[in-house]
Amino acid sequence: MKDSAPQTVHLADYTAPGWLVDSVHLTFHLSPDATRVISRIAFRPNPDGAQDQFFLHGEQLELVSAQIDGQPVAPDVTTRGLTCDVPDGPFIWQAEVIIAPADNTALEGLYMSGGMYCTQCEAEGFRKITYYPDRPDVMGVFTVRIESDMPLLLSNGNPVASGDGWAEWHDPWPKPAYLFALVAGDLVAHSDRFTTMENRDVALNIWVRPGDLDKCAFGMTALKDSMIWDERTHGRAYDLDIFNIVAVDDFNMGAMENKGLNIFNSSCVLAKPETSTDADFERIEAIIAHEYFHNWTGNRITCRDWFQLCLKEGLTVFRDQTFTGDLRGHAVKRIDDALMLRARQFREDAGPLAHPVRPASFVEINNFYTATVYEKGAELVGMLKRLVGDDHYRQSLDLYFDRHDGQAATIEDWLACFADVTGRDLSQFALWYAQAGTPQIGVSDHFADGTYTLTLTQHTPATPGQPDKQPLHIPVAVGLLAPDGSQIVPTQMLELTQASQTFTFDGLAEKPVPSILRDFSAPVILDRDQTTAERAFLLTYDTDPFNRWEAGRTLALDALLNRVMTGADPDAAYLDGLRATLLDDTLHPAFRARVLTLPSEQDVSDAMVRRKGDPDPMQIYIGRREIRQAIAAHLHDVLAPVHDRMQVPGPYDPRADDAGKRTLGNVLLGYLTLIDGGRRAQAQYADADNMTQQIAALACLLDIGQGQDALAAFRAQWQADRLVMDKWFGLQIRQSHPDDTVALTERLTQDPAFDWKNPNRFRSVFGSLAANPAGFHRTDGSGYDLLADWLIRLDPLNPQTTARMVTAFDSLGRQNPTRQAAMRAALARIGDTKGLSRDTAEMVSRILS
Ligand code: B3K
Ligand code: ZN
Repeated sequence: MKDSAPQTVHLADYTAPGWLVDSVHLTFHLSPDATRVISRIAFRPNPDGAQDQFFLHGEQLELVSAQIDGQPVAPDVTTRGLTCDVPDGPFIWQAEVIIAPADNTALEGLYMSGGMYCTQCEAEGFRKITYYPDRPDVMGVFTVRIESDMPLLLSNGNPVASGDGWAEWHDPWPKPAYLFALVAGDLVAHSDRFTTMENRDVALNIWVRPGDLDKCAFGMTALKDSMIWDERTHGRAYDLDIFNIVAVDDFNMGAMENKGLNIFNSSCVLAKPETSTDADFERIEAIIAHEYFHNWTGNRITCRDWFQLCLKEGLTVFRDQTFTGDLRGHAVKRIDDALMLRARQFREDAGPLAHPVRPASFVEINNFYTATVYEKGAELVGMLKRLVGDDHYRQSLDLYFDRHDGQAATIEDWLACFADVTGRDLSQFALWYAQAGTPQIGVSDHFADGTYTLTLTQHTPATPGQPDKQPLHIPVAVGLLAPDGSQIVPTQMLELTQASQTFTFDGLAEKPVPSILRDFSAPVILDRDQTTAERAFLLTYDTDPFNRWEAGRTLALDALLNRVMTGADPDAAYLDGLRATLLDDTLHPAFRARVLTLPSEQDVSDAMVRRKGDPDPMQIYIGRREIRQAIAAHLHDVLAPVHDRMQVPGPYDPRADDAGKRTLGNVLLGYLTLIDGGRRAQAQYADADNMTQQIAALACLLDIGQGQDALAAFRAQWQADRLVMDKWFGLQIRQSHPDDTVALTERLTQDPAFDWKNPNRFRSVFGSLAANPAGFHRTDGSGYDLLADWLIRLDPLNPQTTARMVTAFDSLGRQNPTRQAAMRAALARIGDTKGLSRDTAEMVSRILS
């Protein structure tokens, strides 16, 4: 077998496939060490492609036999696939291969988890199952026969027939191979039914291990809510007779939208009040919605190539964000989305891993399932909606669904729908897809003779490979307030298209206070000098909830920066604003909780970098604790009464109203613990009858170094529950004192429950190490070394999870020289490892370059 080195794939090199697939018949004879896969594929030449050389992807396959139109052939096989001479017209390809799912620790292709068989094919895993044109623009109708003694045998589409030891499935909707799925195991179902708006009766199942059946009800409700929502808001109905969800313990990411057979990381579907927090419930609801929504945005209309990944991911994230907003409230959802975007995507944009929403090249596509593609991709959809308005947005989506149903589409196709519906020229907007980096918006204003003049500037810093940036088309939502707090100009959508642009507002009696970038109308950084008084004013009066929160946020950030850099006490205006917000019962508790929550240590570090300071993680850690202490002292008289009022009586309800009260209550418990020595947290821990209250109390106790007894009790209570044990591992590392973090992490890797081959457990330990900045970024480099040791160990088994965790080193360029040197050494050690995976090698080299 010939070998071939990893290659860089370029968007510009796209060519249409030479052959298309009409139908695919697969037969699986399942066996852990030697599964036989027999394929029968009907190919025909693509009239829009060139028939140069017939090539099928295939990796780690043992080819037993191959035939074309019934005649044996001897293809030329490499480590990446095979080539073969084929007839001029349509033909039938048949092959038999052997694979070993029990040896598949990479969790890509067909693998085993807890005794069950399952698959993960996106992006390029199907080629580990059989020889196939494994590219999303080749769509075929699949029929699958599974032979196994496992009681449950599932694949995509509708069940056709089954008998003792076998089952057949047929998916009538043509699909790319990345949406193929197979599950075989001893599972039980939580079942329900749904009748679509087209009157199709659909069987719904969530398949789990027998012990998990009591954790399925919430997921089922979320699924039905999602189905109704997509019908009502987008007119999109489900299109098969059955929808199966399967929970799997070993999974590299959250979940996968395989047609009719979604496979979920068990942490993203299983929930019950005793073991899942409010945040878990909300996340599970969103992920179930996300995967379900993919049925139209991703499956019925898929991507022409992997460069178009944001076409399905950005749009589907935007859809799940809107769904969550509809169910749980848009203001708080927007705040949470902005926080996430800033923490993950702005960070990506500001470092060595910056890339456009539609990257121009990749070595390993799995490395591009990023916050930029997903979350910034969703922001681009949101901006389009703001620019064209709600009605035109809906019409553009209808056109997209009508025009491209059954196709593998591009960003150009997507934007053309908006241009055709609105008549607008979106060519400048299209730059958002190609240009990496977070635009910075500058603001200056002027008032004279009743006219208020607002000048906005934009500048996007250079990113790797893109030194020069052009102005983007940015929707900037602006409203104006009078000095008495009343709104005098309601929200207007200004369209910033030039490097510098002036907007005027006439007929004003006095100089207004502007509220800029309302609802976070674009994924940009608003760079604006504002007085504390103006921020405090907006925190009190802004009618836009996002900007009201944002005003408090900037005040908090100032307080933190001042403390870290000069040791200053927090401004009274900020503390008074917090008190007023906390006591304002007209505000939703969830909103108040967001205002009362301080920016993270990483947020402070990012802000210091923008101000060209040297962010010392330990100083930030200390400064942030001091500010929390000052807030607790200032609010000491109101914390306990409001905490009391936020206690929710009666049975646990994961929906927004009760969850919001618990969130605020637990933010307050965090402050209370700093002044009452942990008395309330101890009581809450003892009384808790749900995980939200229990783990919040435990976190508070750990925060003041008093949680060891509770931690031991927690373990004793939950040692049989692997998802709760992930929390046990992660929480103590995140809450540990930075001086102890590395030693604690190392100790926990010796724990018998540390199953490092399970991605959830590995992430709960090492993701938490990286999420404790002052603990991870020790000047002696011990945090980096420990992580590097384990990444080197994991890489040969699971490249995807390893490569993803290498991002913990992406702040390299922002660290001081000592830390940089230690980080470089750790990265070089990973990079020099013999036989390093393509996934990890690409990430290391991008960070080091
Ligand atoms: N489409 C999958 C992600 C696949 C990741 C491949 N490494 C889940 C999702 O976005 O819905
Ligand atoms: Zn997705």
